Amino acid sequence: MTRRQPLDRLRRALWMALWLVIAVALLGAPGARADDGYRLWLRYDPLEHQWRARYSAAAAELVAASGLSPTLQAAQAELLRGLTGLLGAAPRATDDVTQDGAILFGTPTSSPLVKGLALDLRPAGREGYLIRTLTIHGHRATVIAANTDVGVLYGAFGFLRLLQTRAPVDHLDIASSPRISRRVLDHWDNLDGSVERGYAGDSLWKWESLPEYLSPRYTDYARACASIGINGAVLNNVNATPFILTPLYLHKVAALAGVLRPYGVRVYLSAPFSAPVTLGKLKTADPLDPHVQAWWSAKVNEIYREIPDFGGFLMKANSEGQPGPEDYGRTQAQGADLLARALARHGGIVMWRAFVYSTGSHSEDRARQAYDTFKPLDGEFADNVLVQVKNGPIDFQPREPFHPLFGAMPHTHLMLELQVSKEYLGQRTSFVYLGPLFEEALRDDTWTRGAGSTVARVIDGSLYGERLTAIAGVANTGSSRSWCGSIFNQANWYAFGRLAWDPDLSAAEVAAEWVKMTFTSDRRFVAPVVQMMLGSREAAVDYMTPLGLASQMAAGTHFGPGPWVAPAKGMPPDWSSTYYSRADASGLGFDRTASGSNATAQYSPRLAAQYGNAAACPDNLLLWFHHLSWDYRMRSGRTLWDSLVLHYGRGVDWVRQARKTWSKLSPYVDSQRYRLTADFLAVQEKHAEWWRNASIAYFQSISHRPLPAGVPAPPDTLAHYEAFCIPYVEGSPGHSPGCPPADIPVPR
Ligand code: BDP
Repeated sequence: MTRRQPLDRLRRALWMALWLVIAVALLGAPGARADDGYRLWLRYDPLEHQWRARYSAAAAELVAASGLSPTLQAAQAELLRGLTGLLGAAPRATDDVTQDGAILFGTPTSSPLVKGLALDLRPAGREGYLIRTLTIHGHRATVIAANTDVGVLYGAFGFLRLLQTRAPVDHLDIASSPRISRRVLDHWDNLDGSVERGYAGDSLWKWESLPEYLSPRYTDYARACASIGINGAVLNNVNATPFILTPLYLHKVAALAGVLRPYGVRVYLSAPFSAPVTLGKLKTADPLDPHVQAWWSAKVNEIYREIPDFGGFLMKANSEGQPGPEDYGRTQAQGADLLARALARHGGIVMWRAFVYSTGSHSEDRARQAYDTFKPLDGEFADNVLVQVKNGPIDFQPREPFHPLFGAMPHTHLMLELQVSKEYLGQRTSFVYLGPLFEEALRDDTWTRGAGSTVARVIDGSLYGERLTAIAGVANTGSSRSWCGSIFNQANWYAFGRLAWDPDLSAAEVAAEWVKMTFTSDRRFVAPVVQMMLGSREAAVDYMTPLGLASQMAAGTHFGPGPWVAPAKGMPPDWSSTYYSRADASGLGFDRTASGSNATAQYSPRLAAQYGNAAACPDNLLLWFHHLSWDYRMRSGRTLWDSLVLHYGRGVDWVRQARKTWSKLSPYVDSQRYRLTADFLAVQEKHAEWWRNASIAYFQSISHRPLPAGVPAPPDTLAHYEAFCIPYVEGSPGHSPGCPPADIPVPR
């Protein structure tokens, strides 16, 4: 025995310990790793062994022509990155098909090989793609081909998605193209870095360091958008400031546009209607004034000099204090056409919002106003104008009927506006998957041209034969590392993009795709999580605004319950909750039938009859359209009051169950994403209980009915709930008006 032996043993032991640490880090349970969610659904972690083996045979080499455009370079980079990550090895880069398992991508213009295949690319359209398994030079190859470079990019992401979701790729024959041509995210980002109704940190855009500093996040944002087919971004808030149109900011916008361009994402801007006055120093912004027209025309020319593919303007006019054409006695169409004329020669468009309602002391039902303003203008909007209509007639509520304008303007391009950011659905923390809400909004049938006249067919142009089609989602992105403030909020961004591409996809398939890409394809995880996602929106409806109630949220912040919020002095009555619930001794709900505001008449006769008759009206819209006695007998045989109370409880129970389900899933998730979701579900449980208790306490003070047997009474008094409020909420300017800085109690 020499003296060196103990030293050797020690060295060997240290090496083994080191290897053990490395092995645990590499192979250990996912729960041991941390992940902040930054990579979204584009994670590209190594697939399970059997899938790697299977796919590697189909991804041996990546064939690229020379001289690729920036967009094709992006496609190539994504394929390389994705394949290397998923399969654990980079495919060989070649310029010809030399072996089985080649991946060839390009357009007939960019690639002689693709051209030589003489594929029928018509099904790909302008932005779509084909993915086909073919034999080239005697070798099996996967071809990703399109008419345009951006189509190839979408195809690259489509191919990677097949791998990420563990789909077979041996005999591919896919043709995919978007049904809606403009698929746009509306960022409600202010130039000071805050985000209106944003629950994921500050704005993504760092205006002060633009144009010199181009954060890598801008590229990752563009990749994420392209991966789901989003091809436009309105960079700034609809409540716009004129600064965005100054040379200083346009220069910054141009720099951002330069980053987004290779990914097919066009830039749009929100502009204030009064810009000719505030910025141009004119005396008026009257759309019929020739100086005003000249000002917009010059401004638009200036924008196109900076950003040659500028998409156009989004405009919020005569809404919530914003200036607009009505200030000058002109119509919404005259206002829109003013901008449309300036943009037309450059190919730009106007997205003119229908979210117009009077904020004066008016008596007209708020739900009727947009229809009454816009319907008479059908046919008067220029060809490059889209009227952007929110999914429901009020404002992104947990549930609303579809907006009646979708059935009422056959001679106008209508686009749908959805809110991805969950302003009224629990904001950052609540686990609420919006796929079912989007699906419902798209599939609602307007009946204007018989059965199947769905909102999707109105906005994709197939019902009225329109060429200019669009859909917008109010973005939920911010500077939070997870982009969306929570992991599950990412699913809403994903679902918006996927349904904008193909409105016929179901919320369930989109959820399953997302879960597999974002977490794992293990069925023991996918099945319960998809189920949770699909139930989550209805649960939120249950504990917040069941049976067609709407706008019962705390004033200002819209986070917690505020059913007692009554019209305040100097505030429009429809900024209160009691305006919508109409709760009184006689019952609950807003009478929108012929005996009330007659908003039902804005729907097709068939729907007007159905909605107008309480016995035929769907339960989930009952109190939207009817004021009913507390003792009204529901289809279930229960009274309205009992039903209402049970819905609140059902919502809370769902959250409790979701927490239990999630608690069993830690073996399949890394610790960081597991913990975040578990903690947020705990927040949501409190939130749901708060909603349930406060709502029951309030409505019981009016109904004076006992709670159904077995239902626990709210633990606190109504006065307590009224006093408890959260003064500040991320994304809401100032403090909640209903929240005096007296002693705020702690809820039980
Ligand atoms: C409401 C938001 C408000 C927006 C407005 C809009 O509370 O912050 O400015 O919609 O869409 O939902 O313009």
